Amino acid sequence: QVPAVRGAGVVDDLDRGARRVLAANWRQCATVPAAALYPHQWSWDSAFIAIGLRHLSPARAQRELESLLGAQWRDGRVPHIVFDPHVRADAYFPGPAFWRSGAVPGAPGVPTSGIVQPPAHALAAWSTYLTDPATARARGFLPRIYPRLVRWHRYLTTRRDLTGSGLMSVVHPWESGMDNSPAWDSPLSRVIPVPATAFTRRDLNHGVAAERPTDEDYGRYVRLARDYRDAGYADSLQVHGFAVEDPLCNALLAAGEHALASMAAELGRDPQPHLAAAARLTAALVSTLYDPAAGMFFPRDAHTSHLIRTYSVGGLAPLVVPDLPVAAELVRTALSDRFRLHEACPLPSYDLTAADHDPGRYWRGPGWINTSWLFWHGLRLHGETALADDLRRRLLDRVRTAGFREYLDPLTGAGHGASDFSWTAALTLDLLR
Ligand code: 9YW
Repeated sequence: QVPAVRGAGVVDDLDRGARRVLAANWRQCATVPAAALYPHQWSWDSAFIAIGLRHLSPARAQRELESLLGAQWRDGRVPHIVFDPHVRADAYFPGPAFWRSGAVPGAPGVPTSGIVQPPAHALAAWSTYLTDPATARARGFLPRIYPRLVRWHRYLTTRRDLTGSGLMSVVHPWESGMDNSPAWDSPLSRVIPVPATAFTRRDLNHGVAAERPTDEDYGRYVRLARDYRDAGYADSLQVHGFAVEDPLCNALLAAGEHALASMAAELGRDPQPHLAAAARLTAALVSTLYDPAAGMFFPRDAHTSHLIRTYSVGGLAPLVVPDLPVAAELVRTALSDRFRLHEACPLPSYDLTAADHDPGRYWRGPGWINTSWLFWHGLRLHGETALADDLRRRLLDRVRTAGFREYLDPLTGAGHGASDFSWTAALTLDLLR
């Protein structure tokens, strides 16, 4: 077997390649996920990008997060897209004319979307700070970012707690970061799609239709976003035709509260409220979304209160939560035939044994570097060093062969989607450290 990282030469090539991608995708104050397909700033992309950028330029990593949090709404929400006003209006759908953030009181001056994405930001901000505290202090990074992160989490834990369970709901598949995951098929089936003639997709100009969500998916995405917009972005089960308590988002919230506790302590404030919030979120995650018989976290449909028993990589994400009481069980599930942690790489986005597993279609099977990075981070957190090192080695091997692709076939390693994808490059840089 060929070792993944054979020598300095190979590491240097990967390192140089990743830096080149991040340089090419940098705009004024943020990094676009992919130059043609995603030409604006995306929320959780920026979190992962900062985690890599901090090794290149700590100041730039800080700016990446500051520019995103700079577009925060008055109610605390951090939009999933911050639009670059210099980019052609028809470069991406749905664009500013669809979301109409300018008409919402409390939205920022720059146009944004009105939905959110998984809250990986506190984790990213604390990692960024730790890489170079001196630069961060000189720039006033923590005093600037911490209060915004606190308001962001408060929005999610209050306005987005739609059931009173103590967990946040995502109210659009795009909010989960895993747009067309099979986990959303059942709650989405209740949503009546707007006809495909009512909108023009732009993603198909840059991606292969067979690898992207279908027109019917898009019709439902448009319906949900339009209803939310037309309700003035108010949050309630009456407004949201789709509402799901998602393990990935809630796990990132819990892990993020631990990061906020560290930031608070560094700023001379009381970390206790954040630790208490982390403990509450962790307890709610385990009691509401964990199925002991399956050894897995499942999303819960907020409208029906039923667990959605599909095995998606989001259900493994709670491994990022410090002190998770069921870490060993989750690792066992990752090693099972459904995810084959020992060989499949990146970690499949969806159950390898499911009849509808599709290794090439977006979040319905392919492996993604960001979710694999989260699992790797969780393995290290829970002392699974050998598994973590092995996953790291194989991830680097895959990227070396396929390039900085958006997603990969988890069994063959074939690259799919956009090339020169920012978070793949950024997280590669982090894995190389
Ligand atoms: C879309 C930017 C985003 C990611 C999401 C991914 C995709 C946007 O791209 O969503 O148009 O489908 O699903 O996780 O943040 O990279």
